[in-house]
Amino acid sequence: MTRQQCVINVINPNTTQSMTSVIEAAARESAGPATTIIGKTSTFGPASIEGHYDEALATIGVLKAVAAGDEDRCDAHIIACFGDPGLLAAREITRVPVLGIAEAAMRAASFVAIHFSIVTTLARTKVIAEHLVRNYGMEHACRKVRAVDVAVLDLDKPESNVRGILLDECRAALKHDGIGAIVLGCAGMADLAHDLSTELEAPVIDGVAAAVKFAEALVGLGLKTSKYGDLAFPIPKERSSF
Ligand code: 5HY
Repeated sequence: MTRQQCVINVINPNTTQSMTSVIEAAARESAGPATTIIGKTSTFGPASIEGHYDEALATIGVLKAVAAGDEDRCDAHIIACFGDPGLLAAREITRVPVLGIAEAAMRAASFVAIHFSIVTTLARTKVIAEHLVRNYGMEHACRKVRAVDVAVLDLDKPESNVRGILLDECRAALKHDGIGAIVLGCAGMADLAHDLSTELEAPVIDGVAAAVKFAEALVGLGLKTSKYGDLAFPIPKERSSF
């Protein structure tokens, strides 16, 4: 296999297949000609992830999907949920790169703007994004986390008018937050990024697309998750299976 070819395991950590289809389509749109995208829907956990309990449950499904992707000898994994659930645990159990869409989107935003705001779904999930901003050392870059108060599984319902609501919230962010870019805070918004960017004439970043390009870059560089120190394989011991 030449270095630029790669197979990416794109995991939807919630159990909703229709959302995996949105994620997979966005990943394929972003992928280069030598990249194969394999979409996976979690087989364990919540139908949507909208809080800490959902995140905790979803982590089990993520780890199962990463193990399955490794058996399929994929070259990278993407955790396609804005909470990046199980990211470090996933990095411990595999040798290939693992990217979370929140980290990927924030890093992409930091390359094209000094400051950005995040626009996510429910107000109660803002704190999860805020924790990630701190964990990724992006406090200086992220000006605000906003929410449109549309439930994750309502994003694809026409009656939600999520495009219009997102457009208004993004406009308010660009006007009031002192930013240059927007990060979309849900994998279910992946299909809206290009349209919003065009309408707003400002970078609106979807973490699914960003993670695919970063994964391709890491594979192309021959970079794998380090097994020296912090992300070494878990210490062998008795563990109940899941
Ligand atoms: C996500 N929840 O990307 C997050 C978004 C959120 O089921 N997929 C989910 O609102 O936290």
